[in-house]
Amino acid sequence: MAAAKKKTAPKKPARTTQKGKTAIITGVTGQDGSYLAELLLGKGYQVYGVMRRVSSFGSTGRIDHLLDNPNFHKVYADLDDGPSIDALVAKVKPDEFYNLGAMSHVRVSFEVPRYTIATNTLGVLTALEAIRQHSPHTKFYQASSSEMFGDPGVPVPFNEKTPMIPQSPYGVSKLASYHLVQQYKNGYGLFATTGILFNHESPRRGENFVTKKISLAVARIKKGLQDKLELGNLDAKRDWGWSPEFVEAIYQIMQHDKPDTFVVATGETHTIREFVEEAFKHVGLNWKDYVTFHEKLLRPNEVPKLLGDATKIRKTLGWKPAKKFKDIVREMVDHDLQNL
Ligand code: NAP
Ligand code: G4F
Repeated sequence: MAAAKKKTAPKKPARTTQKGKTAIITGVTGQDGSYLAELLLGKGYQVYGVMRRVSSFGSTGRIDHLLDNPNFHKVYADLDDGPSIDALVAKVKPDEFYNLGAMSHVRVSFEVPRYTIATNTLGVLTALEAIRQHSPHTKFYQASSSEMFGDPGVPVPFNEKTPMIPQSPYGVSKLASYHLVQQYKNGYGLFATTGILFNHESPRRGENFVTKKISLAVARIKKGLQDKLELGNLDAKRDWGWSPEFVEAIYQIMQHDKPDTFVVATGETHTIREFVEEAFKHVGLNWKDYVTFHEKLLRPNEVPKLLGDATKIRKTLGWKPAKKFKDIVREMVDHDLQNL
């Protein structure tokens, strides 16, 4: 007698398309977002890159080379416009949502504190709530920051257990959203995960951050297009890494088998002065002949020293940085020399 045919359960519609997983990236026009979009496209993802709809076209300089890629989908939404994020999540129901969009400049956050909280905290709440309501299977990554540590009154290096006493509206906004992520993970069971990233740079760094301001000025001075470089506090110390490597860490955090918190850092710290000195030295100039101080560039509060301990991510996910401080400085200066 022929064996009875086994009944097979009807197939569930696949969340993952044949072309690969789907991901939403907010902040895709920024430094990290552009590298992350490249990384995910390279892995076969359908990438929904969120751009803000404003009256002007907005800047797409970092992602122009991706706009014709059939797997890259330019979508309009804004973290300050809740319904736009809600509708996007409801429509795409992505496998992964990378929240890199932010008002990301620390000094500016002192000038626009309310706006900073609206984008960096309420915007995160909006995204988490959209996922909870419409797409609870979506994994969520929040771009947390070493600025959250502020000046905690304990010796460096800082790790996942170090107390956090932020020193800026930006730091407060990121710390509040960090706690929201924990709440949505523990309270609602979402895969809500986060990396506490220390400063990371690249030729795509925004021009109002100190490293890019320095590399651009050095290139212009070398070419006779600029005389002086005006800076604020040269004594602050930062743990500077390389953005493409840090974006790889973000990806690995999202692929981990559980949502968790990871410090991402190089474990080396340098003063702004050392960055300046190295950049000028690279083109054969003495920084002291060109750099001037202006107090308008000081901040009401400063984070004096950042140095991260990335032991957890190295041991758990095998991530470690390769690019060294001097190479970061030189590559940024060389890029600006070639692309002025
Ligand atoms: P970035 O270059 O300044 O990019 C910020 C991005 O956020 C831009 O694409 C910007 O879009 C977008 N954005 C701003 N307001 C928005 C809003 N209301 N809705 C949607 N998008 C908005 O920043 P980044 O250096 O790549 O950093 C990425 C993320 O990591 C940020 O959240 C930052 O706070 C965080 N972080 C950065 C570092 C670092 O050292 N780079 C370290 C720790 C954490 P527009 O092009 O329209 O302005
Ligand atoms: O390059 P910065 O503006 O970066 P900051 O404040 O450390 O923040 C960056 O890193 C954070 C992670 O720790 C991110 F969350 C954040 O989004 C951003 O990417 O300033 C670095 C240091 C500060 O101590 C500042 O006081 O450089 C000092 N500085 C001195 N002169 C200056 C200047 N900073 C800027 N932007 N411009 C100056 O002329």
